[in-house]
Amino acid sequence: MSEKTSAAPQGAAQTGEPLPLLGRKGVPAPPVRIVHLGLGAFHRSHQAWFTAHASDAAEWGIASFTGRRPDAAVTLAAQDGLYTLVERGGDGDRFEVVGSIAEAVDGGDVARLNGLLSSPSTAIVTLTVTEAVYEKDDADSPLGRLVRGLAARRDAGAGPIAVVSCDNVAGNGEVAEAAVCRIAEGIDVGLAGWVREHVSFVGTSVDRITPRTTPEDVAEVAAQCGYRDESPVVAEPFANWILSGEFPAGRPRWEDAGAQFVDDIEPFENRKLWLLNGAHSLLAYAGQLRGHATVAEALADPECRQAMEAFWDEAERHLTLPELSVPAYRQALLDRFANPRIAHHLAQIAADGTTKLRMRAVPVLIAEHADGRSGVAAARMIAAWMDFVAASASSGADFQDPLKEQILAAVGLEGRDRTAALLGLVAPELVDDSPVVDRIDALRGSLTRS
Ligand code: CS2
Repeated sequence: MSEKTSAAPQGAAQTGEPLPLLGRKGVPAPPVRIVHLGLGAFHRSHQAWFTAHASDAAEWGIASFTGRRPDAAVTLAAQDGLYTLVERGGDGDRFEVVGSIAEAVDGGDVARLNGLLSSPSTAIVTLTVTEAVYEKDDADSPLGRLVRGLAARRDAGAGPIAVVSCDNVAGNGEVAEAAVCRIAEGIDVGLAGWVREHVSFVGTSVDRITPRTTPEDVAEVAAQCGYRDESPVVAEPFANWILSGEFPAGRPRWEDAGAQFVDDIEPFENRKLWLLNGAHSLLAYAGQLRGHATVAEALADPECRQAMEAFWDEAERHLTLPELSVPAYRQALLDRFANPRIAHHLAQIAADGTTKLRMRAVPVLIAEHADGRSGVAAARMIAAWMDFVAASASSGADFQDPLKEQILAAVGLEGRDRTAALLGLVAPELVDDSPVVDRIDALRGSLTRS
């Protein structure tokens, strides 16, 4: 289901002829057995790529529904769901056509969603709906649409199904289950009972750095591959997927592509959320305050790097399972972050700080306290976020956060009150802990270029 190209076909892009658009040219797509909600670049570099690399890929097609950008479905549908994955290593690019997306669908097309979920051959729903969506209970959210689709499945008697959350959320399987059941209860109580009995919620840790595609990337694919692809995806060579849970209606052999199945996902999730995502958030806030634009640039700044490694030292004390191989994981992260050819923009990572820090910094701070230590490096990350939102608010720079209004109200306060109010948005359980508020307050400004 995937095809690799590493060199341009002879004479590609040099003849002056318009290039042909990427497409299946009559070759059928694999049959849809997976529904995905959240057709973005990460879905395509990760779950779709793993599915394309399974040895039974010919049996597993994905119908992928857009979340925030309906136009993504139009562009991809014009290419029969095909797209180029540009695997961007430190020493060059490799190009691969990924064929697992059989259908790209506008997220508003609930008739199609309900139709697919009513079919017994649909076995899996994967989700990349972003962290903040799990906190929304309205029926129009992607999870609301999923719940209505599950109701259609129940009514059709189409049998059990697995829901696989692929968002960077601690306990994502359980969090997805709780959100789905909450919404289902609001619709009809019997539905929540059906969900509990027939839907398996699989927990995962997902990993592949996927910066935004640029117009230069589109031009590069045309020049190197000899076809037009309006929607390629760029990703690092590294890819990791760890899963835990049941697939009552079957699944692709993702293990052929390197996916790992474990009994207890939590330690693996923590390793990823704290070491990779935690470092990312720290670099995003401290790095931008210090004038950097990308992860690689921030990592090259000794102040940022030191703060990041201090945070890793704290987190590592709570990652004790030997299989986690933390020293090797840390070394690999340094290499991945330093990849000079991946321009991973800090502004992209900085979005939704309240939701992200709650999972990336707060658990380490709390674990350090429980062991009688101060958790100063985790506290510094939270202080850097406060400095970042305060600086953005005072310069009028835009930033994205589900609690943006509350953040803007909090930054209007002064001194320690401001620190306490902002902390309340990230870790409400810590606001009454005076020493913590004092510590974070004292760390404000410590990573800002003076
Ligand atoms: C990043 C993640 O934007 C962010 O918050 O930390 O998207 C990160 O790049 C991925 O989780 C890597 O697997």
